[in-house]
Amino acid sequence: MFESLKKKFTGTIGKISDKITEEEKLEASETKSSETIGESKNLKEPIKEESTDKTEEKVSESEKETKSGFMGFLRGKPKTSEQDKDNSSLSSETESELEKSEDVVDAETAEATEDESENSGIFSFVRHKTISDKDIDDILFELEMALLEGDVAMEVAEKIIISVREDLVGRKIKRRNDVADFTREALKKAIENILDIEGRDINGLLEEAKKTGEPLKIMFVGINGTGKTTTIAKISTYYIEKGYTPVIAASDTFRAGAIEQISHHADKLGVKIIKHKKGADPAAVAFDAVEHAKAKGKELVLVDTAGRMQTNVNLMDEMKKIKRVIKPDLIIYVGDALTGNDSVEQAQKFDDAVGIDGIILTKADADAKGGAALSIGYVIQKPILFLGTGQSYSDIMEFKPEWMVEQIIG
Ligand SMILES: Nc1nc2c(ncn2[C@@H]2O[C@H](COP(=O)(O)OP(=O)(O)OP(=O)(O)O)[C@@H](O)[C@H]2O)c(=O)[nH]1
Ligand SMILES: [Mg+2]
Repeated sequence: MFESLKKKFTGTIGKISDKITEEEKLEASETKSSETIGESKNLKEPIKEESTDKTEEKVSESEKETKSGFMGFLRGKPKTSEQDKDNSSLSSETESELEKSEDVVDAETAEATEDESENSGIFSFVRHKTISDKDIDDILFELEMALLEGDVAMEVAEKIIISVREDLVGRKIKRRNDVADFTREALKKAIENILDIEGRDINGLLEEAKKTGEPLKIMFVGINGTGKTTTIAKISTYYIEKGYTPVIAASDTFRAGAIEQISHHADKLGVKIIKHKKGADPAAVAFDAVEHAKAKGKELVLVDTAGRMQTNVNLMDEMKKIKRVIKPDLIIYVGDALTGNDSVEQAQKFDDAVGIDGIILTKADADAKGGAALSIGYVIQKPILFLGTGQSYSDIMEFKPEWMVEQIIG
């Protein structure tokens, strides 16, 4: 599930980490070679001036990581016999200044020096690096394109990129793993915010229904073949196991074979089904199911409806009528995860027409992209309640944002 989305995010973590580390290595080796040239021209002065300058700048402008990096580099660089000779020719004043400057750096990086051995040499540069826009621009652009290709809605992809950029730019790197850790944190936070959508809690509502004796009425809507009927069978199974008694309304009186299909599921599950003949008024079927639940003290009415394209005015009107007649507590849009952005757009149309309270995304088991799962809730600002994860009655799971984050970031 969502493997391709996971690849994109974890790939980004690796790319940002590699890029910053590589750049710093380059910078470090450039500084190293120019330093060597300086030494050959004048053995004493450049070292003295350089080290004193760096100390002052470090004290006054601790933000400028490359400066302190210079001292880090000096410290981390293995000494050669040549350098030993050079150093021995430094005046005692220079030596003490050099020591002083190292002390300043040491104090400032006390935290980072815990893992000194790992941070020696090249990584003494990296640990003073502050992440800039330039470091991550290309990679975030690449991520945005990859997300769009992976059926992530445009506004969601943009929001993720903005959030990650805001989080990363200006962060100071002190340890080798900081870049990867910061990027992972930034992505996690961005995705958590995308998935954090308030909604109504079916479990709470069912508790309430049990107490009041008023059944919870749920109507399932969506375009053709997304999995509404199968989902109703799964939801029945799920709540029977939790101790509730559902009633199914066979309100798809439109499609040939629809009543037989849902009757078959209901019989297998031992669930009461209320049905009329094909072509009957679906609102009347739903009404009868609600009456039955009330009369028999059943807590849950599940209304199956015909699949309809959002562009079919008559069928959309018919759906509005069912809503008017039974006043469902929840209208759930059932979308096919595999249809990506289309299912997001369709959800929006159904929301405009009848007002959706939540979403069930089916066929998540076959969905490597994960674009719809990541985007749909944010775009219509309604929570995903369940994911369909296969063709058996038990292949359904409550959707938890933390679970999704774990799936795609790890
Ligand atoms: N792999 C997989 N298949 C699913 C899932 N949910 C439904 N299906 C399959 O999708 C197909 C259509 O399911 P239905 O439940 O008939 O869909 P529907 O929305 O009721 O269809 P209409 O009534 O024609 O609009 C069936 O073959 C189901 O087995 C799921 O979560 N995973
Ligand atoms: Mg159906």
